[in-house]
Formats: sequence, C-alpha cells, structure tokens
Amino acid sequence: MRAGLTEDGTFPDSDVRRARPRRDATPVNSAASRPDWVPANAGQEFTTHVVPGKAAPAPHRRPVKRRSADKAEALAAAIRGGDRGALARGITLIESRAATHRAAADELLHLLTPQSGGAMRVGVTGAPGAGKSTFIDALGVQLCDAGRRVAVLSVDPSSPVTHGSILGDKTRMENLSRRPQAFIRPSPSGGELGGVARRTRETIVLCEAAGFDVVLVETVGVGQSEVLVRGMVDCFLVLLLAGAGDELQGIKKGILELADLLAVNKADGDNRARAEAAQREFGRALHYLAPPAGAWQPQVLACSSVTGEGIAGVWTTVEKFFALSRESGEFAVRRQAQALAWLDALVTEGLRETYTRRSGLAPLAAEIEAQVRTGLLPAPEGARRLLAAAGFAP
Ligand SMILES: Nc1nc2c(ncn2[C@@H]2O[C@H](COP(=O)(O)OP(=O)(O)OP(=O)(O)O)[C@@H](O)[C@H]2O)c(=O)[nH]1
Ligand SMILES: [Mg+2]
Repeated sequence: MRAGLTEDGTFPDSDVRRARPRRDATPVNSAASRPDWVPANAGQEFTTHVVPGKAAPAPHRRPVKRRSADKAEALAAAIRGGDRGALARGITLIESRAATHRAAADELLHLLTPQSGGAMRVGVTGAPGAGKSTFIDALGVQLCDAGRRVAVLSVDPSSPVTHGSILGDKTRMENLSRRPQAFIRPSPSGGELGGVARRTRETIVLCEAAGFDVVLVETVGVGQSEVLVRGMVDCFLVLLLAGAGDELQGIKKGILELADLLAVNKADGDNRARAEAAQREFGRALHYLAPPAGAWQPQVLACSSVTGEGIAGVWTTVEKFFALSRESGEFAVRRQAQALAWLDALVTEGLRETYTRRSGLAPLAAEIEAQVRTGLLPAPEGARRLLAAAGFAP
C-alpha cells in the first residue's frame, strides 16, 4: 500500500478529505471547497479551491499474487487428492503462455515438487506409424489391470501441423482412455521445441504428485524430440518395424544409441516371421550400434500392439532395467542428469525470451543478419555484436 493511503486506496480521514467537495458542482471557493488556510472571511480573491481528488487505484500487485497463491494452493491440494479435473486444469495453467498465469504455475510446481519423482518415467519413440500410440494403449491397459496408474504424455514439436495426429492418438488410445486409472494428455500445441519440452517436464511433476506411478512419454513426429524425451525419462524404448530390405531404414543410428530397449512391433499375422527376423538382425547390429553403457545391455524384443502378444515381455524387461538401474546407481545418475537438463533448458529459454523481448534490437538484428547472409560480417562477430547490444556479452 502506498504511504498515506488507507486500505481502500483513498486518503485517510484528514482535513484534506474533509475539505474535499462533493462531486456536484460546488461553487468555486465556497465554504465546502475552501482549503483550511483560506481566511474564513475571504472573498473571491482566493481562487484556490480543493478539487475532488481521484482516488488512487487500489494497490493491485499483492492481491493478484495472493489470488495466484490461493489458486495454486487449492489446485495443488485437489491434484494431490487425485482429482483428474484439477490435474487437467493444472496442466492447462502450466501450458498457458499468458504472463499472468506464470506466477500461479510456478507456485503450483513449487507446491507439488516435493510429491514428485515417484513414477517410472518411460519414453516411447519410433518412426511415424511404428505403432507407438497403439503400443502405449495396449501396454497401458495391461498396467492398469495390474493395478498401476498410468499417465500418457506426448512431445510434439510440430503440433500445429500434426494436430490431426494428436487427435488420432486419442482415438488410437481408445481402450486406455476409458480406464479410470489412466490419464492421457496430448502434447501442448505449438511453440518451439524447448518450450514444449519444459511444459512436458512440468506436466510429469504434476502427474507424479497426482499419484501416477508410470508416466509414458510418446514422441510425435521426427526430429529432435527423441533426444529431448530421452533427457526426461529413466528408460527409453524404441519401437522398430520390420522394414522391407534395409532393416535400419528410417532409424537414425543416434536413436539406437539412446535406446535402453528396442521392440520390433507389428509381430503378428503375415508380418510375424519378418518381425522376428528383424529382431535377430537388430540384435546383431546392436553390439556395434549401441554398445552397453554401464551394467545394462540393451535388448531387442518383438511384440504386437494389436494382439497384445509380447507386450508383457516388454514390460518385464523394462522392470528388469529399472531394478538393475537402481541397483547400479545409474537411475540416480540419470535423474540428476534430467534435473540438470531441465535447468539448462530453462536458462536457455529464459535467455531467449529476454533477448527477443528487447524489441529495440529488431532493426540491429535485421541489419546484422543481412550482413552475415551476404558475407560482409562473420557470424561470430555478428553474434557478439547482437549479444553485446542485448546486454549479455561481457
Ligand atoms: N498389425 C499391426 N498393426 C499395428 C500394430 N501397432 C500399430 N498398428 C497400426 O499401425 C498404424 C499406426 O499406429 P500408431 O499407433 O498410430 O503409430 P504411431 O507410431 O503412434 O504413429 P504417429 O504417432 O503418427 O507417429 C495404425 O493403423 C495401427 O493400427 C501392430 O502391432 N500390429
Ligand atoms: Mg502416435
């Protein structure tokens, strides 16, 4: 509250207030509008008079903050209590880009972080159409039957384009979406990859606080999302397909190196024999492509997300991986790496935001870009100049 103002933002009950005229047309220098220091018997030679003051706007900073905190506290309590609607609202709050929501979102994360960390975080990746959503549907249902609570999230850096595929995902997870123990949340739409990843990490915190003990993160689309998802999970599962001819077609070597477990999907019907051949092929290739890091040797399995065959075997292997990973200390190391990757992503995002918010830089940026494009200015020199102008460079 500003000094000198009362709680409601008006002046205290002082002489000034008493001397304040009513809003109706009070004659100039009438007794009502006359300041104290004007002699009582003065005439119109004193033109000074008190005009109706405009009440200062109520100090709104603190109430907004208090509202954010209240909102966050109520949401946090409902989320801890397993209220799915509250969880969905919490995620929407976190996904919001409105600056006014950020305080409540941060508060919510602050409140729920102590209850997070308890889930098995498993990433599921694979080429488009490999059957990730169908696999998650089948696996999720089996996990729910086994008494688990399963949250499914997806990371989609190209959301506006593939929005159809997200809607498709929901229908492809039809069985799971009917389970009360499951919670499916499509990728936050749009924005750059870093922002999508941040919101997914925050969503994991909320889901864990809500008591979900398995969090499955599907990568949608191709590109950098695999690497990002690998950085936010404890176990990374790559779904493969038995390709015609080259078994490694469409699969980047780098992704195989990130895999803890591989599964050749669609091992059913006519495709079964081919899938099993692919399984053997990948098994052999894995020794060269993904040499084991630590105690765990990545394995290749085969499964069918349609018949459900092999899915239980995949999960048993995931559990073995977790057991070994916890025992060897690798689990803790990865969690620390996840936290650091998150910190790094937030700092990068914050710097980028600060940089782009300084709109005064736009003309300079355009000029430097033009010079770099035409070779007049070396890129490092251009970057140095821009960063210096933004106040980041030493
Ligand atoms: N026969 C057979 N078909 C499958 C299997 N798994 C998935 N499919 C089919 O493959 C198609 C693609 O499956 P999705 O689960 O949408 O694949 P996805 O990897 O999630 O695809 P995107 O998210 O678009 O990258 C669908 O038509 C599924 O029905 C399987 O195990 N066997
Ligand atoms: Mg999918």
